[in-house]
Amino acid sequence: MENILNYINGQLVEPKSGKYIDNFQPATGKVYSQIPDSNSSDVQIAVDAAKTAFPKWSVTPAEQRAKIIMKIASLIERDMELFVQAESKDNGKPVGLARMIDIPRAISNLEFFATGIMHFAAESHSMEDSAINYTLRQPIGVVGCISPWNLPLYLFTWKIAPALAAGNCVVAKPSEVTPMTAFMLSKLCIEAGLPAGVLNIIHGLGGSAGQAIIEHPDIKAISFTGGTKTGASIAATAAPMFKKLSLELGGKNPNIIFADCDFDLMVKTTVLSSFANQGEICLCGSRIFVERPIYEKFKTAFVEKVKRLNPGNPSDEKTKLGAIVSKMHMEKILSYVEIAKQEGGKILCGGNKVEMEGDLKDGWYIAPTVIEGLKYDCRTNQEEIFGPVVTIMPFDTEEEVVEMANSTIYGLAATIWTQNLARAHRMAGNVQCGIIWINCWLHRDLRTPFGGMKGSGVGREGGFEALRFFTEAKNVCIKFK
Ligand code: TXE
Repeated sequence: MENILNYINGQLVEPKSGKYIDNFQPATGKVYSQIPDSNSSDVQIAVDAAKTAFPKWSVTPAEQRAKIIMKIASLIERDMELFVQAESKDNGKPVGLARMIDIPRAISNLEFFATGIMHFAAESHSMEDSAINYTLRQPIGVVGCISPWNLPLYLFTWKIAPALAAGNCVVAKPSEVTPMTAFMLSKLCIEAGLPAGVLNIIHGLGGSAGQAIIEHPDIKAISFTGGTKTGASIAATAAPMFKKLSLELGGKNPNIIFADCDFDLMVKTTVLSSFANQGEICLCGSRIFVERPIYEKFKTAFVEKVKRLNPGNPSDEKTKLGAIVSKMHMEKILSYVEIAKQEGGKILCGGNKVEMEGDLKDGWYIAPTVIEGLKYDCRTNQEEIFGPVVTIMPFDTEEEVVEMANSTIYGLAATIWTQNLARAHRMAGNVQCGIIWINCWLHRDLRTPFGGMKGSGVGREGGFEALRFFTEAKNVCIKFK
């Protein structure tokens, strides 16, 4: 049984409490490792290390910071298959998905911000012949990065890469549900020669280790991805302390399909946008609105494809749908299927736990689920389920579907399928989301602003947005006449 360790001040160390928490393998439902049950004492040591490292790291030339971050990326590439297998085992996602998306994207995140910092410039403003203003964008100091379990290394690096590239020192906490690849990353940071204290990785529960990071007075900015409720609780602690906050929260994303769409491409992509990563991606399209003339045609074609998408052993290369990340989350998802039935929904396929055999018999698997016949404003269509469950509803006009799409507290992402250019632009303007995909899904350019509005978060990640978040802008005005 492997014991995961904290990474503090350049070393792998035990939690001060000496206590550990069970870490489960979703595919089998069995404990396979232990993670530190860290608390404020561990966070204090990490903050002290980060504060000690900051003066030197913050003035290390960007090119040198970039080189070390690129080295870490190259070491992940060297150990790619180890990371792929570890991510799949820890999260329950298919090994093919970890190999195609999670680990390559973690490498890209590191490389993107390592190179990005060398192109990150600030502005100046000339006051004709009397003064010149210039803006400094200086690293903030010690920052906190807290990430979730659905795309573990992908979202962990998405935060620490810009923070480190901008010259900050980091106290980071991955989810206690999927800690393994962050632990493996810490070993590569040591091998890459990242200076001690620049990055510190604390493992543990949100309410103890996580909360200790949020409330530590010397951590000046927090970048968080996770649930909306947790985001609100973090903001309540951090806002009165005037910390900079980046919150990437939940979603209940509309997938809006007009009759004039490229039908085959739409159906194929909609299976992905509904069930990729077992539907455990904040960008998944869980509410599918279909223009009435093609509703029945879509329902038949979509359900026929979904019925062929059976959960399998995540370590099997052929598996397209893996295990749900935890027993608690599986039960939460199944509870929403019951709510949907009570609200009058008709289960067209799935809606049940899938009993597997052999080593997998105690694992957590749900059949991909499609539900119709629900009102757009019922609980099933308003609350984030975050699993392999989608609803389908017909609509007749643009106005009607925009109203239904915008009816939730969320505003993260939307997908719109139409060949009508004017309508595509109109819909993109009217749907209240931070990210809009037209005739595609999850097509990503890392330079673009990434994030949601309303209950889906505050601020944007990605590109120079992330580097601006992790720096303080200082205007200097020099009068010379
Ligand atoms: O998120 P949590 P979880 C949504 C989805 C999911 C729900 C809960 O609806 O069902 O969030 O998922 C840490 N102070 N998304 O459990 O609880 C926690 O330890 C500081 C959407 O992953 O928000 C973990 O590291 N930290 C999301 C991280 O916060 C705290 C992706 C996320 O945990 C804390 C994942 C506290 N008080 C889930 N409480 C997206 N937008 O991608 C918890 N944490």
